[in-house]
This record gives sequence, C-alpha cells and structure tokens, in this order.
Amino acid sequence: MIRGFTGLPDQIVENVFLFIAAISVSILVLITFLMIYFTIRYRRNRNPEPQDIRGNLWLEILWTVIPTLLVLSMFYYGWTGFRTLKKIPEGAFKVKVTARSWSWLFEYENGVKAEELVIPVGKPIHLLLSSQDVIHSFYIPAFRVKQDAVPGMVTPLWFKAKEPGTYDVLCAEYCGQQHAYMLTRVRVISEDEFNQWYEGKGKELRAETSKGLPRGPQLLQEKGCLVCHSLDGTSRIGPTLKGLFGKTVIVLKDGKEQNVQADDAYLKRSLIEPNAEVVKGFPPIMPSQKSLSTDEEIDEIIRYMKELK
Ligand code: HEC
Ligand SMILES: [Cu+2]
Repeated sequence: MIRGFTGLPDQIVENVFLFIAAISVSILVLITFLMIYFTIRYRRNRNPEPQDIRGNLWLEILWTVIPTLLVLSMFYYGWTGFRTLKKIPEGAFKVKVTARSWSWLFEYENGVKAEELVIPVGKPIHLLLSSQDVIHSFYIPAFRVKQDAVPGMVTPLWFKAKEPGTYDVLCAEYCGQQHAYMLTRVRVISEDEFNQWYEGKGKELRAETSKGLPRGPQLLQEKGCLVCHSLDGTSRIGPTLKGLFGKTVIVLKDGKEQNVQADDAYLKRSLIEPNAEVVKGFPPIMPSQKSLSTDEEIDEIIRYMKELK
C-alpha cells in the first residue's frame, strides 16, 4: 500500500502532492482516451440509427462509488498529513520569527537576533510566526513549508532539515512594494557548529549589553530600518538618514507643506508618529516605533542618527 504519509513535513507534503497528482493524471488520461474512443467507435456512418439508451444501474453505482472513494482517499491523506504538520514534536527547538515590511527577524531564546535562520541539522525546529504590519507568508520551498504570518497572532510551524546546507526563505504573500526583497536564507549546520554559533552569539550579546557598546548600527539592522533607509545618501523607499540631523526638511503636515528643522524632537517624532509629518515626495508607510522599540532603543537610534553626517 501507499506508505510515507507520516514523517517529516517535507515528505508528507511531497507524498500527498504526488498521490493527488497521480490520481488526477490517471483520470485525465482515462477520460481523454474514452472521449476519443467513443467519438470514433460511435461515429455517425457506423451507427446511422440513433438509439434511445436509458440508465444502467451498475454503471451509475460504479461511477459514483469509485470517484467518491478516490476523493475521500485524497481527503484522508491530506488530513492525516495536515495533522502531522500541525503537531509540533516535543523538544523542538524554538525560534521566534517576525515578519515586517520588508524583512524577516529571527529571535532565539537566549536573546540572539539574526536576519538569517541558523539551525542545527536533524533537529525539529518550531517556528513561532507573527507579523508587525501586514500579512506576510513564511515560505521555505526546500522543506515544503509555507505559513501565513498574521499581525496580532502567533502561528506555529515546524520542519526538520535532513542535510546541512543553505536554503532560500521567501515571502509568499504580496505585501507591498518591496515584497520581493523579503528573501533570506536558512543556514543548516551540524549540531556542534550550531552550539558554537549559538553560544558565541549569546556571549557577544551579553558582552555588548554589559559594556553598553554603541548599538546604533545593529539596531537599524535589527529593526529593519535599512530596508527603507540608506546611510549613504541615496533614497530608497524612504529618504536617506545620512546628514539628516540639522537639515531643513519639507514635510506635509495636515496636508500642508512646511519646513521643519530636523532636531532631536523632530527625529523622535519621526520615529513615534511617522505619519504626523510625512517627508515630501515619500509615501506614508513608515511603521511607528512606539510599540516596536523601547525608549532606550529609540534614544540610542536617535543618538546614532545624529552621528550620520
Ligand atoms: C517600510 C519602510 C520603512 C521602514 C522599515 C522604516 N522607515 Fe523610516 N521612513 C520611511 C518613509 C517612507 C519615510 C518618509 C515618509 C515619512 O516621513 O513618513 C520615513 C521617514 C523617516 C524619518 C524622517 C526622515 C527625514 O528625512 O525627515 C526618519 C528619521 C526615519 N524614517 C527613521 C527610521 C528608522 C530609525 C527606522 C527603523 C526603526 C525606520 N525609519 C524604518 C519608511 C520606512
Ligand atoms: Cu512579505
């Protein structure tokens, strides 16, 4: 019989897909064959006299029962597979995934944050997906998993990588202008290598926080600011942050153009209430940092932005 409908998510999805595809193709071939055969077999010059054919009980039973069984079997394998996909194995390694316009952030239990998902090979991974803004969809084609990341809720997803390597991560839900930029990677490494990476990163983090090292560049990276803002003077989705402090900016406030001086207070307003004053020529899509960053982080970002001459 058909095996392999339990196991890893990638096997399940693949087997169910092949099962349904095989049935669909067989039916397509059968129907096409019968269509052509009947057209030839019952053509007019062979059967000049039309016949009035009434129902055939056995035929009707057969072509009701067989397709019903086929469709139910698809449902059965789909459903059992789906249940396995939804059942997170015990002891799975947890990583929090946050989607936002337009990047992914991976947070580990020891506080380490990364832009790439680094995981150990052969261990079930439990992702907790959420979104900061619109609906995104976390998709790793190589592991056959795809799941929406919805603002305001946490959705679980699990998979296991069998081979070390690097695999693509995409966003599979059109989420705005830079949707295509939501491309990152899963880096699968051996358990030893992973533990080294994990502990090393954890130590780095503790050293940084205890010494209070300048975290500005890292914060901009982590918060996804650099997807929309450059530090080199070029415009992206938003204006560059280079040389902003002290500059006169033309903003639209309540629909009216105004000149404002980019001082401390302006920088803070830009982060907390980005849509109160919108820089002329740019769309009002900057996410407010009010609930996304702590007060210290905001102060640190402002301090750093003032250095960007
Ligand atoms: C999704 C894209 C996006 C992200 C992410 C984003 N911004 Fe913005 N930001 C914009 C846009 C667009 C504008 C211009 C329109 C406006 O003023 O709201 C802007 C405006 C600003 C301004 C005012 C700039 C000026 O020239 O007056 C500052 C400062 C700023 N952003 C800082 C940040 C920081 C810091 C972060 C990360 C915490 C960030 N932004 C994240 C899109 C973004
Ligand atoms: Cu997206």
